[in-house]
Amino acid sequence: MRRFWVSLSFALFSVVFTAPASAVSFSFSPITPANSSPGDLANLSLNLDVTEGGAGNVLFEFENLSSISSVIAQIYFDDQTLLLLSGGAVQSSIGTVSFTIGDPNPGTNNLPGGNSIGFAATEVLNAYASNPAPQNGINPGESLTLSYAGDFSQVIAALFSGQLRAGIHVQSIGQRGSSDSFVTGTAVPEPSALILLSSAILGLGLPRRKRKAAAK
Ligand SMILES: [Ca+2]
Repeated sequence: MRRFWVSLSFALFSVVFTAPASAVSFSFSPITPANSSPGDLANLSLNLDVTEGGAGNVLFEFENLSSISSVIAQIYFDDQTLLLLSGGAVQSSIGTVSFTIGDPNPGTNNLPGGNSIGFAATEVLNAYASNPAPQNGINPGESLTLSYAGDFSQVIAALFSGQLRAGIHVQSIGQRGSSDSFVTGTAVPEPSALILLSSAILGLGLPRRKRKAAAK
């Protein structure tokens, strides 16, 4: 039995850590105050894929996969020490998407509602949809890939720990046309490999607890 668990965990370890460099996906959680109805929030599907871009660059692909009208109009990063990311350029986009990086009015702009969770935007990293934002932002079926200088593994670790957070301001949500802010780092990351790994850890813990109970 023990041999089985050892082989299983080794197999899962191999899947997680020797897979070729692929995207790590992060979901977004709404932050207070949530202005949208619970029904609208449930129909939003917002995703961030982070990949190694080569030449010391990290790519951030923001995708809007929602089934209701919505537009990602602004993107913010909280990286106060500027140790993780610098520079910044629009790498590519799908759909009618046009963004500019860097704050035109430094010292003024934070993720709306960001103060409530201690989110302090590093303004030189922020990206804003060009006017008019409802068209040039990221609508359902569209995506935007931004490139920043940074070390991929450090950036991923920081996104998991919350040391680095990405925030998005979404406008024109559903029929009410409400706006809400969302942030990474408070959500459970979604890579299927990690889900597998946590199932394996749970699985490994279970027989041990059973044995303990039986010994009592
Ligand atoms: Ca658009």
